[in-house]
Amino acid sequence: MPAKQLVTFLTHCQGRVAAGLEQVLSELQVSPQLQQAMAYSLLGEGKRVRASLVYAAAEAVGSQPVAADAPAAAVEALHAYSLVHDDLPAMDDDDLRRGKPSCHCAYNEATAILVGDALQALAFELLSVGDDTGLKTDRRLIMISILARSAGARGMVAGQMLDMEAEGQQLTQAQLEIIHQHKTGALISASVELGALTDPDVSTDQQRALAHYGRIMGLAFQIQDDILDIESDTKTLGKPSQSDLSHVKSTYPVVLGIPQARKLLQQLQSQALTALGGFGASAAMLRELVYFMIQRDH
Ligand code: GRG
Repeated sequence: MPAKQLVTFLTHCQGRVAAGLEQVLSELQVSPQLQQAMAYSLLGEGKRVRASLVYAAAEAVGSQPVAADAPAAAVEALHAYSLVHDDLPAMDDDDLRRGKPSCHCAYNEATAILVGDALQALAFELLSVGDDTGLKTDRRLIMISILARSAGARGMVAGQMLDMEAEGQQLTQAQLEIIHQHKTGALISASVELGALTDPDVSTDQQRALAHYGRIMGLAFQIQDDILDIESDTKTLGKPSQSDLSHVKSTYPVVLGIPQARKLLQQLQSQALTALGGFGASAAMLRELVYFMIQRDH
C-alpha cells in the first residue's frame, strides 16, 4: 500500500494532468473521430507515473506545480502514443490496454497509427506553446530537445527496435539493460529531468543527481514490469499477462530468475534513494515514488 501522502499526491497529479489533457483535446475539432480516438487512448486508467515524476521533481527543486503542467501533459501524451503503437498488430499485437480494448481494436489499425502520430506531435506542441507558467523559451527548447532525444532513435524507438530484434534470442543481462534503459528508461528519466528544469535556477549538481535518479528508476520500473508480466494476471494489469513469454522475450526474470531480479530491484531502490541524498524534505514524493514504482502491483 502506498503511503497516504503519496496517494494524495498521485491523485492530485492525475487530476491536474487529466484536466490539462482534456482541455487540449477539447480544442481539436477538425476530425471528431480522431479526437475521440485520441481521448480514448489518452484519458482514463493510466497510473500517470511519468507526469507524477515531473511534478515530484519540480517539487524537489522548489518549483510550483503550474510550471510542471506542460511537461507533465507532454510526457503523458508521448507515453500514450507509445502504448497505442506498441499494441499494434505489427508490434506486440495486444488487444487489451488499461483494462479496455486497445486503440486499434476499439477503432481500427489505421486510426490507431494516426492517433499515435497525433499524440506524439501533441507532446511537442504542448512543450513549445508559451503560456503564463513562467517557463522561458530557452527552457522550453531544452525540454523539447530532452524529450525528442528520449523518444526517438537515441531512446524509446531504438529500445523498441532492439527489443524486436531480440525476440526469440537469449540475451545477456548487459544487453537487456541497454534495451530497458532505452525502451522504458529514457522517457522516465526525461520526465524527471523536465521536472528539474522547471526551476530556472536549478544547479548542475541537482540536475545531475535527478538525472541519475531517473535512469535508475527507469530501469527499475521495467524490471518490475517484467516480474508483473509473469506473476500478475490480466485483470489486475489491465493488459495481457504472460505477454513477454508468448513473444519469447528475454526479460530480467527470464535471464536472472525471479529471486535475483528482485534482489537487483532492492539494490536499485537503495541506489535511487542515495541519488536523492543531497535533497531534503522537498524530495519526499520522489522518495515515495521509488517504493511505489518498485512495489506496484500493476
Ligand atoms: C513507431 C510503430 C511504432 C512503434 C513504436 C515506441 C514504441 C512503439 C514502443 C515503446 C515501448 C513501450 C510501450 C515501452 C513502455 C513499456 C511500459 C512499461 C509500459 C507501461 O507503462 P505504465 O505501467 O502504463 O506506466 P500506464 O497504463 O499506467 O500509463
